Amino acid sequence: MTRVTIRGFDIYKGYLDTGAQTRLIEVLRPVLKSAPLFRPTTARGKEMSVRMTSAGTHGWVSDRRGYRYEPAHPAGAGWPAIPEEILGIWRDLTGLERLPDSCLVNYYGEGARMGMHQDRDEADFSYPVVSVSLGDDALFRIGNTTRGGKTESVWLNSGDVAVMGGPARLTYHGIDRIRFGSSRLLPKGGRINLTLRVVT
Ligand code: MD3
Ligand code: FE
Repeated sequence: MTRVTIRGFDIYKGYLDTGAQTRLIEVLRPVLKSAPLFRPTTARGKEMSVRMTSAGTHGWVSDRRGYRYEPAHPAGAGWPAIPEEILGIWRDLTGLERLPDSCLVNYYGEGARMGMHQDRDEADFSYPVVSVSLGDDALFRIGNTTRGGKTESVWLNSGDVAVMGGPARLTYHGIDRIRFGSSRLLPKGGRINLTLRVVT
C-alpha cells in the first residue's frame, strides 16, 4: 500500500486487497436489500445520476424539499446498521473513539458523475470523512475551500481509501466520470463509494 497526499487528502492506494473488497461487497448485499438504492432529486427537481442509500443512524437524502440527513430511508424503514467490517476501516485510519453516524453508499452506473460540491451538512467539521472506492475506476477532482480556482485530478481505483481531515474537510470535490467496466468486482459493473461521516 502507498499513501499519496493531495491538497490535504490522504489517499491510501490499495488499502483493501481483492479479498477484503469482495468481503465488503458481501456485507453490503443485505444493506442494499433492506435499504434499496434510490435516485435523489435536487431541490430544483433534477435527478442525480448517482444512485444512493445509507447505513447508520443518519442517512443522506435529497428531494424537492432539499437535502438533509434523515433517520429513515425514503421508503420508511430505519437505515440498517453500518457493518463491522466498514467500521474497522474508520477505526484503523482515524484512530478515533467516536464512530461514524452515517455510511453513505453511492452507486455510479455507466455515465454517472457527481458535480463539484462541499460536504457541509454535518454539525462538526473537525471530524474527518473517510471514503472507500469499490469497483470501476473514477476520476476524482479536488478544488479549493471556495468555489472555482485551479483543480487537481486523481484516479481512484477499487480498494483505495481516502481520508479528508483538517482544511481538506471543506474542500470542493467531485467525480468527473468513471471508466465503466474497468473492474470486475461488481457483476453488473459500475462503482460503489462508501463515505463515512460523523453527522451530529
Ligand atoms: C472531501 N462522494 O458523497 S468520495 C459525497 O466518490 C462524495 O462518491 C464522492 O463526494 C464519491 O459527498 C467522492 C471522496 C470524498 C468524500 C467526502 C468528502 C471527498 C470529500 C468530504 C469532504 C471533503
Ligand atoms: Fe462529497
